[in-house]
Amino acid sequence: MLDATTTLQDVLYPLIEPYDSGRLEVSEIHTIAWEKSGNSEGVPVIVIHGGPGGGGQPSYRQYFNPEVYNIIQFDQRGCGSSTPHAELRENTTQALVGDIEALRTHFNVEQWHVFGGSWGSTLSLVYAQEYPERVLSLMLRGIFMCRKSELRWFYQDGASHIFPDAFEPYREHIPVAEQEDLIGAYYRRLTSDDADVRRAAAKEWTRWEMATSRLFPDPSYLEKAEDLDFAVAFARIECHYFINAIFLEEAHILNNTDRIQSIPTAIVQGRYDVVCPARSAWELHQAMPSSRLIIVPDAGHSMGEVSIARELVGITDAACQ
Ligand code: STX
Repeated sequence: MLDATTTLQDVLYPLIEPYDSGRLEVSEIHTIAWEKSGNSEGVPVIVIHGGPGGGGQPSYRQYFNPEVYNIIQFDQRGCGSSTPHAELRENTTQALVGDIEALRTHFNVEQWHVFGGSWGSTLSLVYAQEYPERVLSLMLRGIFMCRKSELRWFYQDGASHIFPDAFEPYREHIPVAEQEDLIGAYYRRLTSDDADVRRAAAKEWTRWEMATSRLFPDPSYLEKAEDLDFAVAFARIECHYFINAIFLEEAHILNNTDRIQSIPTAIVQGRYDVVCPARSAWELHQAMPSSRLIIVPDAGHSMGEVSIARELVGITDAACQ
């Protein structure tokens, strides 16, 4: 039973250590870091983190029964423990999809469950549409399809109406003359030759996203923006993908749902998600009539919110029974 005193740790599995970890060279430039946890003989699941540029976290494996799942985590190009840090060259959606396939063959996995939230849902969907025969199920949260309307909503004019206080420092970091296009203005700073300019922009960009991720903002979440190694990779990689429209045509995901109609798909979506508003989850669900959509009535965007976490554990438990 979920009541006001239920904590995140009450609904998640205990934190475990990986039983194996390593690195995979995926291009002349990039090497990605991976970790495996849980049951080495279990049902494989690949965990796809957000951002892009957010990196994985140990807590992400707590969403899976460790006796049942072989949990595979990795840091996407340029972030987390992958190297080179914050690198934008050879960093595209197509390259990340290729890396996921490279990990699958590296681990001799025939088929796996694919779990991802936010940008992790975007990449999970694009991967599944490219390699549908490899995907046992899609377990998605906080649907983000990175269309112009979604970017405009969060980074320019939309979420600003709900969090005007948090939006002000994000907007005011940019001179008025450039405020018409905040993503473009941040991109110029995040790719500046001056490391101080890059870091200052990364901090404000990251603070905005961290401040708006939960229905009840958590001050400790904001501290992520103070970790400048995290913030620089997160902000630079996000902005690079958004400036390039994630290297896909507008509405690529909705235009290709025919390729994944037969994959069991569960979608967990916070009603008050202002980073990735519920309309995208609704549109995806409508385009995939056999998908299961769970709208969580008392949550925002973050997988760290108790009611979102409870539903996510519910779908991972259900998928392995
Ligand atoms: N970006 C949303 C996203 O994928 C538009 C995201 N937001 N915060 C995160 O991811 C982390 C929790 C990974 C930092």
